[in-house]
Amino acid sequence: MTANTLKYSSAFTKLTERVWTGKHNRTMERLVARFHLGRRAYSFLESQREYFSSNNAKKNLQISPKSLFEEVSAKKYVDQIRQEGVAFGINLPTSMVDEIYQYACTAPCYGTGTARDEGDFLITDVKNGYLREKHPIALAELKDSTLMGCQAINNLVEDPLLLEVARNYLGYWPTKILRYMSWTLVSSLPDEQQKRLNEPVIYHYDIPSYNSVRIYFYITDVDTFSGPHIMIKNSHDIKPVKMLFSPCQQTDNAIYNYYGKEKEIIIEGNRGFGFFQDPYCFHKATTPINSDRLLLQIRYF
Ligand SMILES: O=C(O)CCC(=O)C(=O)O
Ligand SMILES: [Fe+2]
Repeated sequence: MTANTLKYSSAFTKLTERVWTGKHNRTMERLVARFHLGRRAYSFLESQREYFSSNNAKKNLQISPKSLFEEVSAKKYVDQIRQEGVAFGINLPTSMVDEIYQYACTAPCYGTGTARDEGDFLITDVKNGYLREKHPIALAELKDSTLMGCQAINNLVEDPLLLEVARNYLGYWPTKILRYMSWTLVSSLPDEQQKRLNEPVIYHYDIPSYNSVRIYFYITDVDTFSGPHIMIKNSHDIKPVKMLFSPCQQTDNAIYNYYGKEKEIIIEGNRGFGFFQDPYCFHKATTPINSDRLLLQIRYF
Protein backbone atom coordinates (compact mmCIF):
# COMPACT_ATOMS: atom_id res chain seq x y z
CA MET A 1 0.00 0.00 0.00
CA THR A 2 1.20 3.51 -0.74
CA ALA A 3 1.39 6.12 2.03
CA ASN A 4 -1.70 7.82 0.61
CA THR A 5 -3.77 4.61 0.51
CA LEU A 6 -2.73 3.91 4.09
CA LYS A 7 -3.77 7.39 5.15
CA TYR A 8 -7.19 7.10 3.45
CA SER A 9 -7.84 3.59 4.70
CA SER A 10 -7.06 4.55 8.26
CA ALA A 11 -9.35 7.61 7.99
CA PHE A 12 -12.06 5.39 6.48
CA THR A 13 -11.70 2.82 9.28
CA LYS A 14 -11.93 5.54 11.93
CA LEU A 15 -14.96 7.17 10.30
CA THR A 16 -16.96 3.93 9.92
CA GLU A 17 -16.04 2.97 13.50
CA ARG A 18 -17.32 6.31 14.77
CA VAL A 19 -20.58 6.03 12.82
CA TRP A 20 -21.25 2.41 13.81
CA THR A 21 -20.24 2.60 17.42
CA GLY A 22 -20.89 6.21 18.42
CA LYS A 23 -23.29 7.18 21.17
CA HIS A 24 -26.34 7.04 18.86
CA ASN A 25 -25.32 3.59 17.72
CA ARG A 26 -28.51 1.73 18.70
CA THR A 27 -30.79 4.35 17.10
CA MET A 28 -28.69 4.21 13.93
CA GLU A 29 -28.84 0.43 13.94
CA ARG A 30 -32.60 0.34 14.31
CA LEU A 31 -33.00 2.81 11.48
CA VAL A 32 -30.45 1.50 8.98
CA ALA A 33 -31.04 -2.22 9.50
CA ARG A 34 -34.79 -2.01 8.88
CA PHE A 35 -34.04 -1.58 5.20
CA HIS A 36 -32.60 -4.26 2.98
CA LEU A 37 -30.52 -1.60 1.26
CA GLY A 38 -29.26 -0.31 4.63
CA ARG A 39 -28.02 -3.78 5.58
CA ARG A 40 -26.35 -4.26 2.20
CA ALA A 41 -24.66 -0.87 2.49
CA TYR A 42 -23.43 -1.79 5.97
CA SER A 43 -22.11 -5.10 4.61
CA PHE A 44 -20.24 -3.31 1.88
CA LEU A 45 -18.69 -0.77 4.26
CA GLU A 46 -17.75 -3.49 6.77
CA SER A 47 -16.15 -5.55 4.01
CA GLN A 48 -14.10 -2.50 3.02
CA ARG A 49 -13.18 -1.87 6.63
CA GLU A 50 -12.15 -5.52 6.96
CA TYR A 51 -10.01 -5.24 3.85
CA PHE A 52 -8.23 -2.09 5.01
CA SER A 53 -8.05 -2.76 8.73
CA SER A 54 -5.04 -4.46 10.27
CA ASN A 55 -7.28 -5.69 13.09
CA ASN A 56 -9.16 -8.10 10.81
CA ALA A 57 -12.06 -9.79 12.66
CA LYS A 58 -10.90 -13.19 11.36
CA LYS A 59 -7.86 -12.96 13.58
CA ASN A 60 -10.12 -12.87 16.63
CA LEU A 61 -12.00 -16.01 15.64
CA GLN A 62 -11.15 -19.56 16.64
CA ILE A 63 -11.64 -21.67 13.52
CA SER A 64 -11.33 -25.48 13.63
CA PRO A 65 -9.30 -27.09 10.85
CA LYS A 66 -12.14 -29.46 9.85
CA SER A 67 -15.91 -28.99 9.63
CA LEU A 68 -18.48 -31.32 11.15
CA PHE A 69 -20.60 -30.76 8.03
CA GLU A 70 -18.54 -31.98 5.10
CA GLU A 71 -21.33 -32.55 2.58
CA VAL A 72 -22.63 -28.99 2.49
CA SER A 73 -21.71 -26.34 -0.08
CA ALA A 74 -21.49 -22.95 1.63
CA LYS A 75 -22.15 -21.14 -1.64
CA LYS A 76 -25.40 -22.99 -2.41
CA TYR A 77 -26.44 -22.53 1.15
CA VAL A 78 -25.83 -18.78 1.15
CA ASP A 79 -27.73 -18.37 -2.15
CA GLN A 80 -30.66 -20.14 -0.55
CA ILE A 81 -30.70 -17.82 2.49
CA ARG A 82 -30.50 -14.81 0.16
CA GLN A 83 -33.44 -16.03 -1.90
CA GLU A 84 -35.75 -17.33 0.79
CA GLY A 85 -34.47 -16.00 4.11
CA VAL A 86 -33.83 -19.57 5.25
CA ALA A 87 -31.79 -22.63 4.25
CA PHE A 88 -31.98 -26.22 5.43
CA GLY A 89 -29.64 -29.20 5.36
CA ILE A 90 -27.16 -28.73 8.21
CA ASN A 91 -28.03 -31.23 10.91
CA LEU A 92 -26.28 -32.24 14.11
CA PRO A 93 -24.98 -35.74 14.83
CA THR A 94 -26.86 -37.51 17.64
CA SER A 95 -23.87 -37.52 19.99
CA MET A 96 -23.75 -33.70 19.89
CA VAL A 97 -27.50 -33.38 20.42
CA ASP A 98 -27.20 -35.66 23.49
CA GLU A 99 -24.35 -33.59 24.90
CA ILE A 100 -26.19 -30.29 24.37
CA TYR A 101 -29.43 -31.66 25.83
CA GLN A 102 -27.66 -32.99 28.93
CA TYR A 103 -25.88 -29.68 29.37
CA ALA A 104 -29.18 -27.75 29.16
CA CYS A 105 -30.77 -29.94 31.83
CA THR A 106 -28.13 -29.02 34.40
CA ALA A 107 -27.29 -25.42 33.44
CA PRO A 108 -28.89 -22.29 34.93
CA CYS A 109 -31.82 -20.74 33.05
CA TYR A 110 -33.68 -17.51 33.63
CA GLY A 111 -37.37 -16.84 33.25
CA THR A 112 -39.69 -14.01 32.31
CA GLY A 113 -42.55 -12.35 34.22
CA THR A 114 -42.58 -12.96 37.98
CA ALA A 115 -40.11 -15.84 37.55
CA ARG A 116 -37.44 -13.28 36.67
CA ASP A 117 -37.27 -12.26 40.35
CA GLU A 118 -36.39 -15.83 41.32
CA GLY A 119 -33.05 -15.51 39.52
CA ASP A 120 -31.43 -18.56 37.97
CA PHE A 121 -33.09 -21.96 38.16
CA LEU A 122 -32.77 -25.41 36.63
CA ILE A 123 -35.29 -26.57 34.06
CA THR A 124 -35.98 -29.54 36.36
CA ASP A 125 -37.40 -27.02 38.90
CA VAL A 126 -40.26 -26.36 36.45
CA LYS A 127 -43.24 -28.70 36.78
CA ASN A 128 -46.51 -28.43 34.82
CA GLY A 129 -45.61 -24.97 33.54
CA TYR A 130 -44.80 -23.51 36.98
CA LEU A 131 -41.48 -22.75 38.63
CA ARG A 132 -41.46 -23.97 42.25
CA GLU A 133 -45.25 -24.29 41.96
CA LYS A 134 -45.54 -20.50 42.03
CA HIS A 135 -44.41 -18.70 38.88
CA PRO A 136 -45.86 -19.48 35.46
CA ILE A 137 -43.13 -20.20 32.90
CA ALA A 138 -43.57 -20.28 29.15
CA LEU A 139 -39.99 -19.50 28.18
CA ALA A 140 -36.73 -20.34 29.95
CA GLU A 141 -33.54 -18.94 28.45
CA LEU A 142 -29.84 -19.77 28.71
CA LYS A 143 -27.33 -17.06 28.09
CA ASP A 144 -24.11 -16.90 26.11
CA SER A 145 -21.79 -17.02 29.13
CA THR A 146 -23.63 -20.10 30.49
CA LEU A 147 -23.40 -21.87 27.13
CA MET A 148 -19.67 -21.23 26.86
CA GLY A 149 -19.25 -24.18 29.22
CA CYS A 150 -20.63 -26.65 26.65
CA GLN A 151 -17.88 -28.13 24.46
CA ALA A 152 -20.29 -29.31 21.74
CA ILE A 153 -21.62 -25.76 21.34
CA ASN A 154 -18.09 -24.36 21.31
CA ASN A 155 -17.25 -26.80 18.51
CA LEU A 156 -20.18 -25.42 16.52
CA VAL A 157 -19.07 -21.84 17.13
CA GLU A 158 -15.63 -22.73 15.77
CA ASP A 159 -16.92 -24.76 12.84
CA PRO A 160 -15.34 -23.52 9.58
CA LEU A 161 -18.37 -24.30 7.39
CA LEU A 162 -20.80 -22.42 9.65
CA LEU A 163 -18.36 -19.50 9.79
CA GLU A 164 -17.97 -19.55 6.03
CA VAL A 165 -21.73 -19.39 5.55
CA ALA A 166 -21.97 -16.51 8.03
CA ARG A 167 -19.04 -14.72 6.41
CA ASN A 168 -20.41 -15.04 2.90
CA TYR A 169 -23.88 -14.02 3.92
CA LEU A 170 -22.78 -11.02 5.97
CA GLY A 171 -20.03 -10.04 3.55
CA TYR A 172 -17.41 -9.85 6.32
CA TRP A 173 -16.09 -12.07 9.10
CA PRO A 174 -18.51 -11.88 12.04
CA THR A 175 -17.30 -9.36 14.62
CA LYS A 176 -19.45 -10.92 17.34
CA ILE A 177 -20.91 -14.41 17.86
CA LEU A 178 -23.52 -15.16 20.54
CA ARG A 179 -24.81 -18.50 21.76
CA TYR A 180 -28.44 -18.59 22.92
CA MET A 181 -30.69 -21.44 23.96
CA SER A 182 -34.33 -21.52 24.99
CA TRP A 183 -36.91 -23.94 26.34
CA THR A 184 -40.45 -23.22 25.22
CA LEU A 185 -42.68 -25.04 27.62
CA VAL A 186 -46.05 -26.73 27.40
CA SER A 187 -48.46 -24.37 29.07
CA SER A 188 -52.16 -24.07 29.67
CA LEU A 189 -52.00 -20.31 30.26
CA PRO A 190 -54.41 -18.11 28.32
CA ASP A 191 -53.10 -16.73 25.02
CA GLU A 192 -52.59 -13.20 26.28
CA GLN A 193 -50.45 -14.35 29.19
CA GLN A 194 -48.45 -16.61 26.87
CA LYS A 195 -47.66 -13.59 24.74
CA ARG A 196 -46.51 -11.61 27.75
CA LEU A 197 -44.30 -14.42 29.03
CA ASN A 198 -42.99 -15.51 25.65
CA GLU A 199 -43.05 -12.53 23.30
CA PRO A 200 -41.48 -14.37 20.34
CA VAL A 201 -44.80 -16.22 19.84
CA ILE A 202 -45.96 -12.97 18.18
CA TYR A 203 -44.91 -12.55 14.55
CA HIS A 204 -41.90 -10.20 14.48
CA TYR A 205 -38.55 -9.55 12.89
CA ASP A 206 -35.42 -8.84 14.89
CA ILE A 207 -33.00 -5.95 14.55
CA PRO A 208 -30.17 -7.25 16.71
CA SER A 209 -27.55 -5.22 14.88
CA TYR A 210 -26.82 -3.61 11.51
CA ASN A 211 -26.66 -7.05 10.00
CA SER A 212 -26.99 -10.53 11.32
CA VAL A 213 -27.62 -14.17 10.46
CA ARG A 214 -28.24 -17.13 12.74
CA ILE A 215 -28.33 -20.89 12.77
CA TYR A 216 -31.00 -22.71 14.76
CA PHE A 217 -30.80 -26.34 15.91
CA TYR A 218 -33.67 -28.27 17.41
CA ILE A 219 -32.36 -30.20 20.41
CA THR A 220 -35.69 -31.98 20.96
CA ASP A 221 -37.97 -33.51 18.32
CA VAL A 222 -40.28 -30.86 16.92
CA ASP A 223 -43.61 -31.53 15.21
CA THR A 224 -46.83 -29.47 14.97
CA PHE A 225 -47.57 -30.17 18.65
CA SER A 226 -44.16 -29.39 20.10
CA GLY A 227 -43.70 -25.73 19.31
CA PRO A 228 -42.41 -25.47 15.73
CA HIS A 229 -40.67 -22.31 14.61
CA ILE A 230 -42.71 -20.52 11.94
CA MET A 231 -41.57 -17.96 9.39
CA ILE A 232 -42.58 -16.13 6.23
CA LYS A 233 -40.52 -17.00 3.18
CA ASN A 234 -38.75 -14.03 1.50
CA SER A 235 -39.95 -11.54 4.12
CA HIS A 236 -36.34 -10.57 4.96
CA ASP A 237 -36.27 -8.73 1.62
CA ILE A 238 -39.88 -7.77 1.15
CA LYS A 239 -41.79 -5.68 3.65
CA PRO A 240 -44.50 -3.13 2.98
CA VAL A 241 -43.48 0.43 3.83
CA LYS A 242 -46.11 0.54 6.56
CA MET A 243 -44.47 -2.40 8.39
CA LEU A 244 -41.02 -0.91 7.96
CA PHE A 245 -42.13 2.18 9.85
CA SER A 246 -44.13 0.44 12.57
CA PRO A 247 -43.06 -1.76 15.50
CA CYS A 248 -41.36 -5.03 14.58
CA GLN A 249 -44.26 -7.12 15.93
CA GLN A 250 -47.32 -7.79 13.75
CA THR A 251 -50.54 -9.75 14.22
CA ASP A 252 -51.05 -13.01 12.34
CA ASN A 253 -53.83 -11.33 10.37
CA ALA A 254 -51.66 -8.44 9.22
CA ILE A 255 -49.00 -10.93 8.10
CA TYR A 256 -51.42 -13.23 6.25
CA ASN A 257 -53.19 -10.29 4.60
CA TYR A 258 -49.97 -8.97 3.16
CA TYR A 259 -47.92 -12.10 2.40
CA GLY A 260 -50.64 -14.76 2.10
CA LYS A 261 -50.74 -17.88 4.26
CA GLU A 262 -49.01 -19.85 1.52
CA LYS A 263 -45.75 -18.02 2.30
CA GLU A 264 -45.74 -19.41 5.82
CA ILE A 265 -43.23 -22.18 6.54
CA ILE A 266 -43.86 -24.31 9.62
CA ILE A 267 -40.49 -25.79 10.45
CA GLU A 268 -40.68 -29.29 11.90
CA GLY A 269 -37.74 -31.62 12.36
CA ASN A 270 -36.22 -34.29 14.55
CA ARG A 271 -33.67 -33.48 17.20
CA GLY A 272 -30.51 -32.26 15.49
CA PHE A 273 -32.42 -30.56 12.66
CA GLY A 274 -30.79 -27.24 11.77
CA PHE A 275 -31.47 -24.20 9.61
CA PHE A 276 -29.85 -20.86 8.92
CA GLN A 277 -32.15 -17.86 8.94
CA ASP A 278 -31.98 -14.15 8.31
CA PRO A 279 -33.63 -12.76 11.48
CA TYR A 280 -34.98 -9.76 9.53
CA CYS A 281 -37.64 -12.10 8.10
CA PHE A 282 -40.97 -12.31 9.90
CA HIS A 283 -40.91 -15.31 12.22
CA LYS A 284 -42.34 -16.54 15.49
CA ALA A 285 -42.17 -19.30 18.06
CA THR A 286 -45.26 -21.34 18.95
CA THR A 287 -46.39 -22.71 22.29
CA PRO A 288 -45.92 -26.48 22.47
CA ILE A 289 -49.01 -28.55 23.21
CA ASN A 290 -47.51 -32.00 23.87
CA SER A 291 -43.86 -31.68 24.77
CA ASP A 292 -41.35 -28.97 25.69
CA ARG A 293 -39.03 -27.74 22.96
CA LEU A 294 -35.32 -26.97 23.34
CA LEU A 295 -33.75 -24.75 20.67
CA LEU A 296 -30.11 -23.72 20.25
CA GLN A 297 -29.15 -20.61 18.30
CA ILE A 298 -25.78 -19.30 17.20
CA ARG A 299 -26.08 -15.66 16.22
CA TYR A 300 -23.52 -14.04 13.98
CA PHE A 301 -23.17 -10.24 13.78
O1 LIG B 1 -38.14 -19.74 19.59
C1 LIG B 1 -38.39 -19.50 18.40
O2 LIG B 1 -38.82 -20.36 17.61
C2 LIG B 1 -38.16 -18.11 17.88
C3 LIG B 1 -37.25 -17.33 18.72
C4 LIG B 1 -37.05 -15.95 18.20
O3 LIG B 1 -37.88 -15.37 17.59
C5 LIG B 1 -35.78 -15.27 18.45
O4 LIG B 1 -34.93 -15.81 19.17
O5 LIG B 1 -35.60 -14.17 17.92
FE1 LIG C 1 -37.06 -13.50 16.79
